[in-house]
Amino acid sequence: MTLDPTTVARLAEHLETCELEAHDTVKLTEAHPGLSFDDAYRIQAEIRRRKLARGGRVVGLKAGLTSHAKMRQMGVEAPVFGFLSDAFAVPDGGEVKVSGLIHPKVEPEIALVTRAPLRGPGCHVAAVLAASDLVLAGLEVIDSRYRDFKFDLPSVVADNCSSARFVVGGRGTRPQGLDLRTLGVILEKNGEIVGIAAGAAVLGHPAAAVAALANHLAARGEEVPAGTLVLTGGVTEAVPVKAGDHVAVRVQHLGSVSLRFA
Ligand code: OOG
Ligand code: MG
Repeated sequence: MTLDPTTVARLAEHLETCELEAHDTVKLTEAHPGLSFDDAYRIQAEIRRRKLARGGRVVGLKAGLTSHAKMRQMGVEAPVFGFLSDAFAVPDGGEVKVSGLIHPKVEPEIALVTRAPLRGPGCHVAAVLAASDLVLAGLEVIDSRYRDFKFDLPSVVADNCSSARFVVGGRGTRPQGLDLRTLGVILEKNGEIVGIAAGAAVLGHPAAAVAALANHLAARGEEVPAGTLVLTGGVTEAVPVKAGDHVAVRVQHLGSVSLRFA
């Protein structure tokens, strides 16, 4: 199904309003059961255009549903891609107000920053490593705009893959000397360990998520530009948070990042 531009604009406005006003909605596929991936990415692009038109900036890209833990948790089986806006960025150790969110969850992430552009098709792990300057610990706050956090792939793509807030660590390390597959990752909530994994949980290698992103963009005639921060996807299941919670992610060799929820 191909939606007409007016419908794409209307659905984008609806989803972005849910994001900005922190209220939930039914999945797009309830009213548009045949929603295609192409249309879903057109809706996401329209949300991005709306933010840019108001003076917002795109400060990074993300891959999601890249680990079996996440795919199993959400009942879907393919990665998705979204963008990070400047309004989502939180400083390390900073505070996130839950009143601005619907039903937030946190997930530990491994982030890469590119030095050179990455162009698919055929982008692979080695090309990503050769083109990356930094690897950082990350913590993403996701907040699906869909009721009860339940969705299908086209609906979540249109909703910019549940993007809401994110923080990356201040201690970047060059990825060349590290084996990103065996990097240990711990997620802590209120001092208790609530998730444990290694980098290989993400598509076998976190750089594979960046390669998949480059190949996805190539199908649209786009690339991952030089200097792009990429969140490679939740390494463990996402964990719900509420006001008063403190969350930390510790990644072997990369230090830690934390957030408080108020
Ligand atoms: C979709 C967004 C996924 C990740 O890292 O897997 C995502 C969701 O689970 O709501 O950001
Ligand atoms: Mg994520």
